Amino acid sequence: MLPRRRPVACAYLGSQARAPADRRTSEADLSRRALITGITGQDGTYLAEYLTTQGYEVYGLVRGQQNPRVRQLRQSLGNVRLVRGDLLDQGSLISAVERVQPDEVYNLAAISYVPMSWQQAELTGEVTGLGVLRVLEAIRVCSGISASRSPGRGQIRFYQASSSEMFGMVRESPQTEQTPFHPRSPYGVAKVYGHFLTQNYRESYGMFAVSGILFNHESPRRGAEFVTRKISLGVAKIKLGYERQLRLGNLSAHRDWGFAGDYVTAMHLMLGQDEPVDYVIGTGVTHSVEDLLEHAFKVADLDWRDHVVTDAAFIRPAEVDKLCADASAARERLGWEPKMTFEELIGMMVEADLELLSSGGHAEDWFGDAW
Ligand code: GDR
Repeated sequence: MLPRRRPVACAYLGSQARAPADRRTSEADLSRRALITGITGQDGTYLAEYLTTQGYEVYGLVRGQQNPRVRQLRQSLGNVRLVRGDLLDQGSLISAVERVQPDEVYNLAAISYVPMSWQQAELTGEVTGLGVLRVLEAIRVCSGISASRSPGRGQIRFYQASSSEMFGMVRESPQTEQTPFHPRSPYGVAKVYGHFLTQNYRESYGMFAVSGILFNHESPRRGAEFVTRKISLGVAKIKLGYERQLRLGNLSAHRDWGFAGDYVTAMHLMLGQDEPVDYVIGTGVTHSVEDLLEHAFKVADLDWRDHVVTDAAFIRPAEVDKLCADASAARERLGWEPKMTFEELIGMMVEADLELLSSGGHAEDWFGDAW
């Protein structure tokens, strides 16, 4: 391992900033460091907040100089240090890992909106799939690991954000860590690549690299294009008289929806285990989009049948019909359980959007897709 560097005082570790290369000596210097890719997304912000409460120094990887979300991030998470890097650029990732010298790396960055993956299939493969390879390679190179040299103690631990979309056309229900994959979108295929690559680096190089297979997880910070937030915003707009209709795609799809704030704690627990193991994370309760509509509109004393229109433009070329997690392994071995129910989650999202729009805010005031 390279000697630890003391963090520089400014919040941004730009490409010109050189941190002093002396060892960390004070108590504060010895706190654990996490590097998060996808820091500006829903999960990145919740994870950053959670790790900060656990005493971590948190670093977030951000792409480009003009990333508009950086300003929002600075306002809401001022203690997160930012470092430049791009999942498309191997050298930038090596530099970032070298500068930060993290104890843990969480790879949350992806093109994560499934319909986009048909429109930009190649870019999805590059970011969501090959991006995982580049982060793993950066860790491997910076740690001096090779086919003949295994990592020693104190190795960097790696978390990969795998997805229930990998199960796709499900072979069994509910889905466990052993359920075979049958992805239904270029996004799901890219996630399967990242999942197996993470497993391969663990088996090839002895790296502590794990994947969390997370089912849908939502919050008031969810991007407005995902169905839960599209509905909570739609309800708020209709209730406040800004709109009369909400246009959606397939209402019979079923998902296992949980609260993102609960799920980031599972990521941290996975990296704290003695052995690197992959886990399914979900609630074990599944609902249809129609159930979601029923509940969300009821929160605002509305009937969804008066307002929802189905629109072929939102139907996907291939659909994942029904997902439901069996997270018993995570419950038994990690002691992880979701705290928020589906009803509480949807109620919270609708209330948050009513408040946001009543006070003149915009959906974009929080964060969306991030890579
Ligand atoms: P998903 O989430 O594709 O499951 O992936 P999304 O919220 O986009 O869709 C859920 C289901 O709702 C149906 N649907 C619609 N979806 C959207 N976005 N917009 C609509 O108008 C609409 N109408 C119906 C969809 O067809 C689908 O069946 C999410 C993402 O966060 C992934 O990145 C992540 O990996 C998985 O969850 C777990």
